[in-house]
Amino acid sequence: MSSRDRILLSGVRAVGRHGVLPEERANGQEFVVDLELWLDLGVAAATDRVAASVHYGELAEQVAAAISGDPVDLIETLAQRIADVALGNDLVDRVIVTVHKPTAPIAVPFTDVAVRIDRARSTPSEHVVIALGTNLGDRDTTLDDAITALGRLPGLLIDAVSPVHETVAVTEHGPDPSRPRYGNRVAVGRTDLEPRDLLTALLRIERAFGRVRAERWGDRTLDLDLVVQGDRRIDEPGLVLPHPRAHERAFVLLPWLEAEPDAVLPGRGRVRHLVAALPTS
Ligand code: PH2
Ligand code: MG
Ligand code: MG
Repeated sequence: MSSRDRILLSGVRAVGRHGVLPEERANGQEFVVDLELWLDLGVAAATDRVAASVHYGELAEQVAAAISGDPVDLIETLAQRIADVALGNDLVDRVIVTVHKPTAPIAVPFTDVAVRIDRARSTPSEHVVIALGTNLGDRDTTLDDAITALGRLPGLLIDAVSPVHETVAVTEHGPDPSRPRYGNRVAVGRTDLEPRDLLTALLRIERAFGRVRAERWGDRTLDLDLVVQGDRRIDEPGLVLPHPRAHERAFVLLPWLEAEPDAVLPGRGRVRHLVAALPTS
């Protein structure tokens, strides 16, 4: 939620060695930083808990550390470093950073020189569908925990999730009732990650749940498949979009339809129609 509430922190001072000239690197000088953080303060006010806000004392120490950290040539670069520190806190929607360099090496009398940058957290906007499956261990808990892990990925917002569908294991030879049954769910959301980066993040979550890649159609503790991202068509090793078998998989289409009743599979049409066309078993 965007908010007009702000925290203002001004005049944070520390010595840094930023600058283009060798003497600036050698001697250092004072930098002064003003910050304007945009975040919703309603919850903090209602609960009186600092955890619901940004602790200004900790923030000031982080800003001072950014100033005294590795030297850079430009105060623009330093301002970006400080903006990144502020946006590193999930509560902050936007930050305005001013970096002053009042003793800059300027040959004429002057009062101050500063840069001011305005950075907002980008809101993910590209539609994305992720299919979850597990047929080993405590399936419901694994699926709940996996959805929590997805929700924590930077650059991914989850808008809807389906309930668990218990399904018979499908192998390359078709349904195999001798295998442990699967729990399947689908999560629908928005992302600003590139598909390759999102896939890397999904594989990392799979590994965290103990997934080892042995057999292609084998039993698994957790499988996270990218089904569609926007209307992208990708055919690369390890990354095919839309997922090449999604259109014929009841264990993907049925939960997807529950999470997103208007769902469309690019190149295949409405998921509602694909479900109606599935062979009945
Ligand atoms: N995933 C597979 C292979 N077979 N069968 C069901 N029922 N559910 C799955 O998620 C599933 C599968 C490969 O990822
Ligand atoms: Mg799969
Ligand atoms: Mg997979």
